[in-house]
Amino acid sequence: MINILFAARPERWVTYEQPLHDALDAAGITAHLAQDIAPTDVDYIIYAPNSDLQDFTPYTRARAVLNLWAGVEQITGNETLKIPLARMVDPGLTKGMVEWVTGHVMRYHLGMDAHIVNPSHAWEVFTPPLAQERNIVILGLGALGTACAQTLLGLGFRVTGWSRSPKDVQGVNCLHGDDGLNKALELAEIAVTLLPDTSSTTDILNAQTLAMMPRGAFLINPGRGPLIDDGALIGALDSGQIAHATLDVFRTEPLPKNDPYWAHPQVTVTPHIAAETRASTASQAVVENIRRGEAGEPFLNLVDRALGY
Ligand code: NDP
Ligand code: OXD
Repeated sequence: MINILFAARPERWVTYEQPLHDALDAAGITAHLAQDIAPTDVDYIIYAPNSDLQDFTPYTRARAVLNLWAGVEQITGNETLKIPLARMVDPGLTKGMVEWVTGHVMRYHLGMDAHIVNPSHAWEVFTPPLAQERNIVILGLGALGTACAQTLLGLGFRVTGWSRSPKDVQGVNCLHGDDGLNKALELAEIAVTLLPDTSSTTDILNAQTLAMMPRGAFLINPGRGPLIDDGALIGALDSGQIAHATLDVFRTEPLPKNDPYWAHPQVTVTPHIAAETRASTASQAVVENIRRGEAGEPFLNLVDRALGY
């Protein structure tokens, strides 16, 4: 019998308790799963960074922390955490992100706003380019960025992706490194940022890099707020360098009521809803790592704390 601590907000327990039991049963794992277990008895910690657990020191026998979120920026600097940390890669979360990104790309690609918001009832006829004539750039070719790239490719778009290490995704123009970023930005009629928040990605979109994008480009950020220098983006929107931005994530969340993004006519704010971890598929992902831990197999989706993701 192993002991699994569920360390997340109480409302998450209601959502996850049954799916986790179902996944444990399906994997043939006998476990005591609870929100409160004596720290020295805990074998695995299922974790959300906004839980009360911030000091891992007393969890002397725990083998891994299994994060319920894809983003790990709130944990990577925790010096009390010495055991392996796995991030969330969940097919449900990935599908949600693909649908959200595709929807917002299509809004910009088809120029939908012109007819949805048309107070003067103008009969304005225009023909959008076909997808095959449109360059989409995805910054970040990980679990989420790659899935979005493949779906957009399937719709016919010209898709470029950018990552830290070289990648080979069939049909996608894969670039990496500083030089790759410059080339990617020059193509970015529509840019989607799906990078993690690390010291290397902070303000990656700033006055200089935004200026490399084609004039009148669109920006979609479901990654993390600190990827964007907010002052530089407002300047680029005001000058017309960036035509419109859809922002799901911010340096401060909820976005303060007086933040200039709320009132800016070229900005759509969504409240960090691009993709949600889904309890049934996420439970299977977490339990697969527990199964691996028990079988002596390597954990999946481990975070490299030196890189920060
Ligand atoms: P992954 O870790 O799978 O992928 C991250 C990608 O970013 C990789 O391709 C990685 O490169 C690349 N990358 C990291 N650092 C750099 C760098 N310095 N330069 C260039 N490329 C870099 O993450 P996911 O795809 O699962 O998730 C991405 C982010 O999406 C999460 O970190 C989170 O912040 C955000 N997110 C937002 C949600 C929302 O609802 N808004 C929901 C879920 C996630 P390489 O492949 O070479 O390692
Ligand atoms: C995540 C998120 O990181 O919801 O999973 O942003």
